[in-house]
Amino acid sequence: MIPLTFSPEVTEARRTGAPVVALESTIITHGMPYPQNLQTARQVEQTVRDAGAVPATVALMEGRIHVGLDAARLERLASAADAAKISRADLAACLATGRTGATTVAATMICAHLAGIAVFATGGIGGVHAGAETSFDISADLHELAQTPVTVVAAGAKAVLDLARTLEVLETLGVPVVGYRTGDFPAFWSRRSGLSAPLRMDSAREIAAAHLMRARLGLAGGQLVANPIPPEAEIPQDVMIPLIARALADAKTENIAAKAVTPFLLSRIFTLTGGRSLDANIALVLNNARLAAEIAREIDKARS
Ligand code: PSU
Repeated sequence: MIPLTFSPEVTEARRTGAPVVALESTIITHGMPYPQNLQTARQVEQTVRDAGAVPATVALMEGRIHVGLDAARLERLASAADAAKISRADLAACLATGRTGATTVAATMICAHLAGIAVFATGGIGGVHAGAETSFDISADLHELAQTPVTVVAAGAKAVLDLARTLEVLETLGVPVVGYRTGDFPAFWSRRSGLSAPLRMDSAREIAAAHLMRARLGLAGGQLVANPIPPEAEIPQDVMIPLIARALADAKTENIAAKAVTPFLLSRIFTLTGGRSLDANIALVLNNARLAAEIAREIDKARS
């Protein structure tokens, strides 16, 4: 038996057939400082509800995949100092040993699919890190998008990454990358990266239709919906580029590697922007939650 535990809210949604949106937990434990992480997690859940769907924040606790966290669990996770960052490789081991685990994009996609959830909202996916030609540091999120049929709504990939190479790998893996109301691939804190989004769609209905069409065609994998940060919240690329370069140089000097790279860069950029990057990150996650709820509702409508 798959060790799945659903929150009362998600159980009810499953019973009535209401649309559900999965949410990840690494952004809570490794992406934002306490207590903004907890406040944001609550706000993201409420945004999904306000947009007519049910939120299911995913985390691993007591040897079970929790799909939807009650208030006490969410609080415990947000303040946990020792939660592991879990991807495809360590998901089973974390469950088998009963450790507390926060799920990345890759692990959340797996859990969402096991729970029958088609849509998932996050901030930005992982991708090809700068210098990957020697470090081989490419996020497992990319391969997951190629094999697990979940539509992921993100503000592109985190702009600390090599975005051009991230798009190349996604293309090679056959992952549809859909710019939402944009022809430009967004750069997380900034609306534009200057790179073309391979596909463009202007409505949640079209994205839902493409999700269902892939299933009908028997195509493995999901879709990446790249939703630019709202204009009033963005930090333009010309401001971000030198700060990202500084953060990358610091990571090199301090020999940061593997899973520690992304959390290190996010926290360094938080300091370098005087906290502005966190406000932008919160705004883009809420924006993604809203769009994900709309897509989940459209998938539901088209199925019934
Ligand atoms: N989105 C955010 N902040 C984050 C993440 C996403 O706004 O911290 C997390 C996701 O869980 C994603 C992970 O899977 O960062 C990527 O980590 P890595 O580059 O080590 O694969």
